[in-house]
Amino acid sequence: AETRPRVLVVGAGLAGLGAAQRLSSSRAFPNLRLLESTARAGGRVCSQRFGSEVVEMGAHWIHGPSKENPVFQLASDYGLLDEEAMSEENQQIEVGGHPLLPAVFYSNAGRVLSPELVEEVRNLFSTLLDQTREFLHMPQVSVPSVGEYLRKEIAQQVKEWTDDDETKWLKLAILNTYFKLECCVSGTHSMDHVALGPFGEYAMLPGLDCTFPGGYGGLPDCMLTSLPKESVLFHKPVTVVRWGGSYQEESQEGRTFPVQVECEDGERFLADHVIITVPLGFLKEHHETFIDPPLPPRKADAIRQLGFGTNNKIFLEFEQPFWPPDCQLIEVVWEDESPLVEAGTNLQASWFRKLIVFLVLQPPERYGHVLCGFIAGKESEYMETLSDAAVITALTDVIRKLTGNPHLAPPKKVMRSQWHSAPYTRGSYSYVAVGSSGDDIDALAQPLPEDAADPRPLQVLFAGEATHRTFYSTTHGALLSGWREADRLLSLYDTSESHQHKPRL
Ligand code: 6YU
Repeated sequence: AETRPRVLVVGAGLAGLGAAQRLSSSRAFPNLRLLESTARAGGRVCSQRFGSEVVEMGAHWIHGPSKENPVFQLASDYGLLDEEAMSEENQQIEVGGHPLLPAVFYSNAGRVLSPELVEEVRNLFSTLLDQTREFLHMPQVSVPSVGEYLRKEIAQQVKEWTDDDETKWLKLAILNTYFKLECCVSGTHSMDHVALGPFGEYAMLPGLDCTFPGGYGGLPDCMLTSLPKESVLFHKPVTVVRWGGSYQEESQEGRTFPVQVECEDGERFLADHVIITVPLGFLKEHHETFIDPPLPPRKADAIRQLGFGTNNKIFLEFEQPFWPPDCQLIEVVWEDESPLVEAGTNLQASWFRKLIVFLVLQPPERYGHVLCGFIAGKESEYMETLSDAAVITALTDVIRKLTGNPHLAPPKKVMRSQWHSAPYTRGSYSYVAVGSSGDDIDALAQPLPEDAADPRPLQVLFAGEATHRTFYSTTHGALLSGWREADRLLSLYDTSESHQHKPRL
C-alpha cells in the first residue's frame, strides 16, 4: 500500500501553485491534490478580456522586478516579459514603490493644476511618507497610525507656509489626493487604519515596476501546466479543514490520516498535511467554522487584528481621449477637501470622490483610449453594489467637471473588479492595521499543531500573501510563502532534493 505522505493544497493562487509546483517536483510527494473553489487558477492574479485586449482585474505590476524577486525570475524563465523589463538597467532602478509617470492633475473646478505646485506638494508628501518608515525599531510611537502621523506633521508645516490662502487650500487639497492614493497602495479605507510602528517593515526590491505584455495570468497558467493534470480540482470550495483526527479511507484499512478536508459538495479528502492559502478576507469571515478544532487564540487574534481592505479597478473605454497624448496618469483633486478636515460619510452622494487616479493604458495603438481607475475603501465596496450604468453616470459627471466640458461623451464601455463581493477573497490584500504588527503575520504563518514535538507534525500549514512578513500584499510575497511551506514539508521528510531549491527568502 502507498505509504508516502498525502498533501492537500487549498487555493490555486500564486501561493498554492508555488507550493504545489515545488512539492510535485520532489519524488517524496506523489500524492498531491490542489483544491480550488473557482473555475480557474490565479486567484487575485486575474487577466480578463476587455474588448480586443487583455486587462488586469487584480495584480497589475511586478513590484521591484529584479534578481531577488521570484515572480520576476519565474516570469522571465517562462518568457512572459518584454526585453525592456528584463534589461539590467530596468532592474537597477530604485523608485521606492512609487513609479513616476507623466501625470496631469485635474481639479473638480475644471482646471489643470500647475505641475510646479503639484511637484512641490508631492515632494512634501513623499518626505513625510519616508519618515513614517523610520519608526520600525522605536519602542514607542507618538500616534498609532500612518494617517495621524502625516496629518500631525502637515498641521505643523501649514503654519509655516507663506503662500496666499487660495494656494494653501489648493496644496491641502492635493495632499488629500495623495492620502487617497496611499489608501489604494495599502488597500485600506483610511491611512488612519494603517499601523505606524510596523509600516517600515514592508520591503521594497529594486527594479522599475513592469507589467506582463500578454497578461499577468500567463504566469499562473504556466505554473498550472507544470502540475500533473489530475492533481488539480476546480469548483471545489473547501468548507471545513479537520485536523488532529484519526481518519481512515473506507477502501484502505490500516492507514490513518490526521487531516480531513470537506468540500461544499460533500466530498472529503484525507491527508497527512494540508497547506491553506485562502485569502485573509476569507479567513476573517469563516475561520471559526473553517478550521476544526478552532485555531488557537493567538492565531485567531492575528486574523482579526491584521487589516484586509478593498482596492478595485474600473476600466473605462472612450471614443476619444480627453487627456493630452503624452499623459499616462490622470489624478483628480477635489478643491474643497483637506486632510485636516473630516471627510463626509455619505457614500451614495460622494463615493466617486475616492477615485482619484486613472492610469492611461499604454500604448493607445493597442488598447484604444482606455483608463484604469483605482478606488479603495468603503467607497470602493459601495461601488461594487452599483450597476454599470450608475457607475458610468457618476464618472461621466466627474470627468465633465474635471474637463469643464458639460457635453463630454460618456465612456462607451465599463468593466470593474468587485473583490469585496468575491466570496473566496472578500477584499483585495492585507496590511498591518492599527493594533497589529509583523508578529501577527508570523503568528498567522505558524503551522498546527503548535507543539513541535507532536508525533504528527505539520498537519495544517498556512501560506498566502498575508503570511509574508515583509512582502505581504504582493504576488512575490504570495509565491515565496508557498515555497516556504513546501520547504517546511520537504525538510520534514528531509529528502536530499529539499536543499536544491535555494535561495530561500
Ligand atoms: C503585486 C500588483 N495589485 C491589485 C488588486 C488586487 C491585488 N496585488 P489568492 O487570492 O491569489 O489565491 C487564493 C486562492 O484560494 C484563490 O484562487 C481562491 O479562489 C481560493 N480559495 C479561497 N477560498 C477557498 C476555499 N474555501 N476552498 C478552495 N479554494 C479557495 N500584487 O505584486 N502587484 O500590482 C498588485 C493588486 C486589485 C486584488 C493586487 C498586487 C496583490 C496580489 O494579487 C496578491 O497578493 C496575490 O496574488 C495573492 O496570492 P495568494 O495566493 O496569496 O492568494 C509601505 C507599504 C505598503 C504595503 N503595500 C504596498 C504594496 C502595494 C500592493 N500593490 C497592489 C497593487 C496592485 C494594483
